[in-house]
Amino acid sequence: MKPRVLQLNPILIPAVNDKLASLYDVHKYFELSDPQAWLGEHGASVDAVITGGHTGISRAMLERLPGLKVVAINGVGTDAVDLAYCRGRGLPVTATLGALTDDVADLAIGLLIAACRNLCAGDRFVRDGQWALHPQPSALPLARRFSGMRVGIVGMGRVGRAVAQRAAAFGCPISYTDLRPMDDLPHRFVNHLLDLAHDADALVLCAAADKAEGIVNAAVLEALGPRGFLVNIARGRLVDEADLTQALAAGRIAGAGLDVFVDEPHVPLALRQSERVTLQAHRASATRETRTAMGEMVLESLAQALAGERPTMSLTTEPRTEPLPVTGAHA
Ligand code: 8YV
Repeated sequence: MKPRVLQLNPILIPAVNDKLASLYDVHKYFELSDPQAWLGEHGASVDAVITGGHTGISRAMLERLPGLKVVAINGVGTDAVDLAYCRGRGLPVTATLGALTDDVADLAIGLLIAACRNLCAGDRFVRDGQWALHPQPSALPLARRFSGMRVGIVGMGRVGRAVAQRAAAFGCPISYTDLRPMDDLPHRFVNHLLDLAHDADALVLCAAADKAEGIVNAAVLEALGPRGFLVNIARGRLVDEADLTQALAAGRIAGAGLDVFVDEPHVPLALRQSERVTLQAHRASATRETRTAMGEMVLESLAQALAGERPTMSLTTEPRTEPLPVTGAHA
């Protein structure tokens, strides 16, 4: 009998879905007509879960899956999974570490350029026929240069580093904050987010949201100032969305580029209507290349866990340190 896999989010790469279907008895949770009843009837026979970074899996659902051998996150965010609980259960939780770094960093820079150069307003101006109606060069306000902006990065993990690398290529001086300074980086470490915001023209959020809910609040936005831009490609919860909305409306910051929101897919009307904001629908990793690489990592994690091995990408189980027991003829 094939191992049973419960999939909590769609995967958009047909080759990955085909492979999953050929190897496993896959059940798509998002297509079940009565998911709770299904869990009651089949929960005990589920061997593996595939979920998205943003979706994760609730503790209550984990408790209904006693035979689970792996939770494979098709993403890098672990904030929606109770890692301590999984660790206690000896349950590997895997992520697609490294697969989406470049795309997420690309989108961060894209959003920042879009926000400070008013790309979306310019697009609408041409698309709506306004250019022909208002051909005078002053019809659109002058924008703000990106090259050379002081960029402050919040969270210097893989994505933060990739953003720094790209921004540095645009001649941007980089500062960052994190739990501690990193010796291998030439960039300036700033201990406090308020100071980072104060010294930056653009603040780029690349931090994990596990313990950082609402860190970008009215005070941080005030410090960023009326010429400052905010970019968020990490998690909506890092930002106090009400404070952000007010800061944008009052011109207390210059603009924002946002890929993530507190209550996706619901985006506050005030953000949707603001000319200062460039919006995306949580798309930072959404390229064919990255989603293919992520899908392959999920397949590998499943294969390893279901073969009784520790998945290489496990974040909750330790690699074996003691030597394997020696048995057989050559013992
Ligand atoms: C994922 C994300 O790509 O990696 C994460 O944590 O939030 C994403 O952008 C998404 O979860 C896809 O499943």
